[in-house]
Amino acid sequence: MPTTIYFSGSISGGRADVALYRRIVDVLEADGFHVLAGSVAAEHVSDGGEALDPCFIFDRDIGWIEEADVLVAEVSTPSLGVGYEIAAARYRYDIPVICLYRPAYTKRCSAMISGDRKIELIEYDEVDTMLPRLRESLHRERRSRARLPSTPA
Ligand code: 6IA
Repeated sequence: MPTTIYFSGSISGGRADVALYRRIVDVLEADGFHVLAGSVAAEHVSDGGEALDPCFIFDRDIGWIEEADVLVAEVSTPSLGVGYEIAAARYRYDIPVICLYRPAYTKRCSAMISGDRKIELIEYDEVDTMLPRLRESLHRERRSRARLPSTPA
């Protein structure tokens, strides 16, 4: 079974990084991961979001987080929705969270992310140097899950 990743990135918070989100998702899919990203990495979706009912979007995205083995969030563009999804992954579904952050981009990464010892924070300047680190973390994560006994149904 491939690892399922929920990829979280800003929509209403601003779409300046959409090409970066697309690149990350493409690399992870090419590496064999199953990535649930909805419209986050879709270049045609502006900061107005998808033309869908908000309740539908909420239920779908929370359902996808429930399905995922790990949540990866690009947090350089601050976003309420991304913060909410990270908290849901951490406290409702108890799945690992990896955050990607470019220090030069905003004044600082929120302490609610950088201060959470259970979140792996990957700081980077260049996407080309970040991607191998992200892939290594995800492969390490997969190996540690493979060692866990499976939970009874
Ligand atoms: O607060 P943000 O919109 O930046 O939150 C972005 C995060 O929440 C992403 O990871 C998405 O998965 C999710 N999300 C929030 N809003 C939307 C959306 N349209 N479409 C898809 N995903 C979303 C919202 C606007 C629409 C109700 C008119």
